[in-house]
Amino acid sequence: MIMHKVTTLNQFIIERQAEIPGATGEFSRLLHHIGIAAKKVHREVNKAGLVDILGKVGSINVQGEDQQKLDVYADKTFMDELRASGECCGVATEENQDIVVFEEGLSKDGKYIICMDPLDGSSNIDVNVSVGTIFSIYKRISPIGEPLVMDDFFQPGTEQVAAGYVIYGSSTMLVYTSGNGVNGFTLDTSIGEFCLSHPNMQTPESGKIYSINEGNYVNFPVGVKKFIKYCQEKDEATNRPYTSRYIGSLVADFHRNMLKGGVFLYPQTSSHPTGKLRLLYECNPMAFIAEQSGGLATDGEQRILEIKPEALHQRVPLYTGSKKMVQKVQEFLTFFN
Ligand code: AHM
Ligand code: MG
Repeated sequence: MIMHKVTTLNQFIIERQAEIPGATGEFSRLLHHIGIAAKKVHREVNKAGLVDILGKVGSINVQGEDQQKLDVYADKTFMDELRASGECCGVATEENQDIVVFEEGLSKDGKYIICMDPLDGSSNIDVNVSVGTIFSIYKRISPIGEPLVMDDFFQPGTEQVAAGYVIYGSSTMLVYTSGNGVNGFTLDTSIGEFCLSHPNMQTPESGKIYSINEGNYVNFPVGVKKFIKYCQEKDEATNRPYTSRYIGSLVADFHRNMLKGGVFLYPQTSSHPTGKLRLLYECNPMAFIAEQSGGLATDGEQRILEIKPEALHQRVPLYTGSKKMVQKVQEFLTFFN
């Protein structure tokens, strides 16, 4: 029998801690609690198809528990775990209009703040399609002991200490970076642990996949329209035509492209004149992971990570994925500007 050494997320975090300048047990504890919340959300997402058996949203199930919408459940679960970690003093999420400040216990003196989308793509749940959690970790810049300020949350993505996502797919995976490469962990449900399955993830320099909601085609910038036609034209030297793949769940589309090579585009449209995806908890974390895996992420004009946030729920266009493909999109956008 061949025995492989299994490295769990917790072991990995502790082993890596020494490699990250300035990292402490506090940061490890934070990631550990994110892992716990991810497992709880995994459990609920996997029961989603049983809603007719277990009870609908708003009803009370046989255990006497309220059935919640999954995105509300995910938000509360991550919030509770982050508070329990004692290392995080405030959170911005897609579910809350304003920041949530932890003012009690150890948490109020926590060093870190978190921006997160607790359950992205949640409209896909009803049809059994992959959804995800996206998170971004920063050190607070306001002094500990004083009230948090909005500038704690309006740091550019370059200041992220770590970022990651959880994909609730055919398997559940947690992928994260703390600025030293990207590593992926698959949840082994038999032991309830995230196990290192994808060490040092690297995205191919180029690929064959383009991902965009072409239903919005008529409203795209000219450069994007021309790029789509470029993807569809035959050319042996560049291995075209490319293949179109779009799930409509950012984490799933991004994850596939990172593994296989491809580009994801969400430009501005008439219904979303500055783009649909949110800078703080969708674009920045994905951009950090993209760059750490050898890819790129831009808004068409500049690196996503260099944008100075101005609002909590700010939206920006997003072009991310394999380096050469993002550069090609950029060429089209610049030329047809
Ligand atoms: P949400 O935060 O409301 O779930 O929306 C974000 C999702 C992303 O996961 C996905 O990339 C995008 O919306 C898809 O949008 P569209 O349906 O317009 O193509
Ligand atoms: Mg979202």
